[in-house]
Amino acid sequence: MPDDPKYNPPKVWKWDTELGGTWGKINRPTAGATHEKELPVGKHPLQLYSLATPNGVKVTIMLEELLALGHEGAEYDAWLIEIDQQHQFGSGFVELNPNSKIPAMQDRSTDPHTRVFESGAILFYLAEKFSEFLPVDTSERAECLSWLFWQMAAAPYLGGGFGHFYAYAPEKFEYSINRYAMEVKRQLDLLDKNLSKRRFLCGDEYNIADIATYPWYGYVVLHNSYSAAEFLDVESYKNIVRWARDLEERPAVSRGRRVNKTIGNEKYRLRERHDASDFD
Ligand SMILES: N[C@@H](CCC(=O)N[C@@H](CS)C(=O)NCC(=O)O)C(=O)O
Repeated sequence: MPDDPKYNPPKVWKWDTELGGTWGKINRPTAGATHEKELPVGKHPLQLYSLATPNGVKVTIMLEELLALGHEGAEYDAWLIEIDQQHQFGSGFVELNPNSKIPAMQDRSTDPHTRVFESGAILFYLAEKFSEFLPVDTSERAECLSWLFWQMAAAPYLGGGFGHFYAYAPEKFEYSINRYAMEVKRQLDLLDKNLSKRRFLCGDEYNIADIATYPWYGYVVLHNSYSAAEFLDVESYKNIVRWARDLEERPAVSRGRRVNKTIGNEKYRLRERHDASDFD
């Protein structure tokens, strides 16, 4: 564990210390599988390998929204990948996502089968495949993709930056917490200002930009992510609170949030989802 306050980086960095903190043990400086492990495959066209973190929940909300619209081709098996057990480094998972992060999806209705990784790419793939939640008009589509890409680029500041140093790091480092709190507050202000003029991120229509953004910024304002609600004064972002509450009224959002959930209220946990009746 790093413990020298006058740390001087060596000429060449070497992996000879354990990082410590909540997630330090799973990080390595190399990519690729660490063990052989095939992935299970269910009966549905779409196979999802995930966990109910914000990035995972984006995809299960999207799939539940598509099913709610009657798209049978969006039927899916959601298998649990426990990242604290290092399932993301199994050979089968790495074949689907060489980056070893959840979520990863395989579409077995195509020949050959299609793999998709990165939650934003999965949302976009599903939106194109089913022609839903993605505007057709070129300018409106550009606005949607702008906010989607914004979310994908912004979330690492919130989770990997602010959340990591405020909640998970082995010590509280003032510089790191200040740096990331500043950026996260700027992002929250940006979203709040956008939502002061629009019902959803891009206007009157709910789309994949909302689906991507809600489990990160919606959770921060409504569900005290990283126990930081008071620290970030989230209640002051009234438009984000209104938007996030609005989304939580959607039955597909409630269902999507439960899939691959292993923590929190037991009543709402659904470790794996293989059928619509699993929610009953
Ligand atoms: N940009 C990726 C990020 C995915 C990601 O960071 N997933 C985390 C959980 S939210 C993970 O699998 N972490 C495991 C690890 O770092 O080994 C996406 O949006 O899909």
